[in-house]
Amino acid sequence: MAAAQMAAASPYTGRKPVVDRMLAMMREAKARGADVIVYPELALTPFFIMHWVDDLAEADVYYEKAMPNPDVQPLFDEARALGIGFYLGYAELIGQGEGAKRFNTAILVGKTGEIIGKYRKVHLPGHADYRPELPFQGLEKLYFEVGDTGFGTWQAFGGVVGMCICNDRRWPETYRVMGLQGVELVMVGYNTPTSVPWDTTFDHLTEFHNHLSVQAGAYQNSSWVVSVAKTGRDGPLDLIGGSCIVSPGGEIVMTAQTREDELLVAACDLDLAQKYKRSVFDFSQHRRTEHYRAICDQ
Ligand code: CDT
Repeated sequence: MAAAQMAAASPYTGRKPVVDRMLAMMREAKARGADVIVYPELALTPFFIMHWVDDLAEADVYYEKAMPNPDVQPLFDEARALGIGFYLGYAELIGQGEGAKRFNTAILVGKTGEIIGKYRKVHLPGHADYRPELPFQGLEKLYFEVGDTGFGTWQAFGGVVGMCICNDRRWPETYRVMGLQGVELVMVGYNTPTSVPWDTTFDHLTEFHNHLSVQAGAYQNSSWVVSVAKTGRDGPLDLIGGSCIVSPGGEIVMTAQTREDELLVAACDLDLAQKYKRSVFDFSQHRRTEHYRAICDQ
């Protein structure tokens, strides 16, 4: 597995320079033996949800209207030529005018360049209204609708693969819904500011919470997690790094050392995911669903 941590493309000069960097990392990943490369959330653009717009159409430039499209076709072509899969996070726009829908989306692409799976982000943090008191806005609830795909899993790369996006990684339900489908490898991309504007009291814990969330999700569902940042300065934002590859035992086997483009490559034996699924987290033996009703009822 390769985790392609990416420095934010700021100031933004279009898709091409970003795609060129992604292609360079894809080639390096293949040269280092990877079967799959994971890119961040909204990998092709800035984390634009920090800016207020009066009309969402003003931000249309940041959304992909088709996938693939000419801007990203080189990624699909290179993946096919190299025989490597990838996870790509991007802003998705479907329909037009009143009927338009916008999602924060990730796709899983196979080694022959075909789209295997699509996930639309469920947990959208922040707010939909303009908040003048904040140093920057956190407008995911304005820019995106709650995803309508659910947390699917796919048979891919010799195992059971799932996807989620950024804030999803903080929620135990995200992993458990995939865990119940036997997930062995979860891919997640993120954009996480060092300071959350509406509550700065836990800023000192931001990097700890990043790893805590993915390590807990991995262990409690006996799954690998590959978690990948867009990082560094993005306009008014300072985005954390900390990309990591986590084993089904919850241990970080590799983590990023920089806040730049950085490629992590680790051997992830998907059979290891069976280890805890057959013991402490053998769901069929040990879950007590009769005591979990409140999770679904509220
Ligand atoms: N992208 C994303 O979901 N980020 C949130 C923080 C947003 S603060 C503007 C996260 O949970 O990391």
